[in-house]
Amino acid sequence: MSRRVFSGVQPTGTLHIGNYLGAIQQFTELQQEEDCLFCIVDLHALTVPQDPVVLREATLKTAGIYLASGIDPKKATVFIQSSVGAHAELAWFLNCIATFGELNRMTQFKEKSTNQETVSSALFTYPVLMAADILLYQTDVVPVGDDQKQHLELSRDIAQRFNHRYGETFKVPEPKILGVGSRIMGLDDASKKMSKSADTDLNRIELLDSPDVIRKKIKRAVTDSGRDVYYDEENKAAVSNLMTIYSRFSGDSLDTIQERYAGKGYGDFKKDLAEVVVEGLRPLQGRYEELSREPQYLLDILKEGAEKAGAIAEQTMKDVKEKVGIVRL
Ligand code: ATP
Ligand code: LTN
Repeated sequence: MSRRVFSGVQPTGTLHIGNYLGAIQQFTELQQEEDCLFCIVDLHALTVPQDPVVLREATLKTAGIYLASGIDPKKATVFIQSSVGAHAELAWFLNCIATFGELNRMTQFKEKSTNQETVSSALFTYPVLMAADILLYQTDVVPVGDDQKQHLELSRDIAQRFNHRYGETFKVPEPKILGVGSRIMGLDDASKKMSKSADTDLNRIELLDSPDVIRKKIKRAVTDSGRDVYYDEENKAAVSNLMTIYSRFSGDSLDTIQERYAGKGYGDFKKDLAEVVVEGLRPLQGRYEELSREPQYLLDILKEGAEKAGAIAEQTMKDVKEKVGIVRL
């Protein structure tokens, strides 16, 4: 029996190679064997202020990138979070289970709320909506980047607590976190993850960046002291990150890369890395271009996805309401 897989990506900014290597590439592998749902989590994006026009565009762009990356709507269900009302509805029930104390321990909330003038209450309860996304579909496996580990742990705790209080209702999901490349670091600062919300776009290579922009960004990427290309996360964090990117796009092992650049400097390595990334992204960019010529196709896929996901969600909501004591009319 195939397992149920669920994951989500926020439609904020353009996806970068960290999202691709940390998350989306796994999605395309998982869809071959498993029963997958891939979601564009627009309600999560709203936890910080968004321009409505930009949000709508970014939602469709993210869906386009999903498909261009090789997610096949015949194999996986692709949909927008807000198109299935049960996400927000279940989040309420789970907010009544999650505690203030455990949400207060979420490191991502601390990072995202520091130095902000105002912080929405939704940013605080964000992980509960994420738990709702996952639990709604009786998910077995959640493929995510390393930064989501703590949120996944919370989803499991919430599921177990609900089950304990009301009787078996939710499957307790397992995280699936990639080893190499599960955390791609910023090109401008290798001590922080590559991020859509970093201040400068020199931080990241976006999946739709042109070859010239990719070359420029890699040329300007920070390196470490010394001039040798070798893997040492502690003392050579920046170069190790670039080697990881090289390895993931080319399929070459870190050892092979190390041997290839022995005695050569950062310059040669970076030049080749740029070409590896340009070539690695070329098929995806070509498919994205094709998709943008038929916007209705994308909307049809998303509509169909919402119907499929909605049917599963409805079953869970029925059970949840019954268990907690909601009157059925
Ligand atoms: P932001 O940095 O603005 O919070 P994000 O880049 O983390 O956004 P999300 O939409 O929150 O983007 O993440 C989508 C998926 O990509 C998640 O599974 C996340 O773990 C993964 N991911 C995000 N950044 C990285 C990264 N630098 N390396 C590996 N995986 C990542
Ligand atoms: N919080 C995640 C995005 C996300 C997600 C999910 C991932 C929202 N709901 C459910 C997996 C499963 C993030 O910021 N990367």
